[in-house]
Amino acid sequence: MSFSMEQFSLKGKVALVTGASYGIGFAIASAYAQSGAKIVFNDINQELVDQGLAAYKEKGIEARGYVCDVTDEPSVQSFIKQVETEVGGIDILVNNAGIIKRVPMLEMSAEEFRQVIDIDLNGPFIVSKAVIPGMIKKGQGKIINLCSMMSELGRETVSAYAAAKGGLKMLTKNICAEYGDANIQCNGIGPGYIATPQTAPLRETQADGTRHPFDQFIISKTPAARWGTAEDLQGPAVFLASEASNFVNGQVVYVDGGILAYIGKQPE
Ligand code: NAP
Ligand code: GCO
Repeated sequence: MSFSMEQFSLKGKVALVTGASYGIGFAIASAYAQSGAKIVFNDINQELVDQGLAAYKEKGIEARGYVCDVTDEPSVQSFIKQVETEVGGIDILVNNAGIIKRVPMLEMSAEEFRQVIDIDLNGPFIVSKAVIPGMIKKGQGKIINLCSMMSELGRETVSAYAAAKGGLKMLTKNICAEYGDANIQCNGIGPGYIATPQTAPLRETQADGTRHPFDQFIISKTPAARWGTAEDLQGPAVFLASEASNFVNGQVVYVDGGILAYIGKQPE
């Protein structure tokens, strides 16, 4: 098939982005809408869903929002059936919903650890398991998992999150292995440090007006010398959801401004 820019189009596709009332999920869903996809999203409560619907409407996007906790398998199963009935079979799934807890490991309870694993790893498993049968019936499908720098690197206080995101990288490879022959491509996006509500505590201006030490650290560790924005992820997310990536499978595309390639700037 000769190349055409049409390969990047998502026209007529149904895209489900989990946890997409705001943040990275919202940015990815907005880019998908601009590329022609019908947008479906869920979030943890009606207030967030309504907030998301208003935000999509403001951008001229007629999204469909549902309340669904990605860790609740019966609720996910009925949510996916409802979408398939009301909107159509899901062509693109973005497992975006996630949380982080920044607690030193020795101070983290097993319950807190389990909660992060449940949302960030079990959730993508549960939602993918509910969506894949419909993709098999369609003879095609795209699954994109929001991995992380912590799919590759550890750091203090994020043991549960790193374990979950490392596991999510391997779940990505395993979905590729099990369903590649059903023409399903499952890839990850590994954002670097992105300025969203999730990382706001790491960027707070200090009482003395200086930048947060972690903020300065990330700037020194990133060749691009800046935090990423959710918009930096839109192009790679459209690529992985489109026909242009039909022979890309089981990969994690790091969108990190070069962090993983760089030892970091020598402190002055
Ligand atoms: P965010 O601002 O915290 O948004 C996450 C969304 O997921 C929120 O709407 C959240 O709702 C929702 N959510 C949480 N638990 C849920 C559940 N059980 N069921 C359904 N929805 C749920 O995060 P973000 O910065 O946009 O990040 C999005 C994804 O990218 C996450 O998987 C994150 O780990 C990953 N990521 C982020 C960065 C970064 O630097 N920001 C970098 C790499 C990877 P609530 O408001 O109720 O929590
Ligand atoms: C942290 C940050 C990171 C980012 C992201 C980096 O506390 O280290 O929250 O985990 O969210 O995952 O890729």
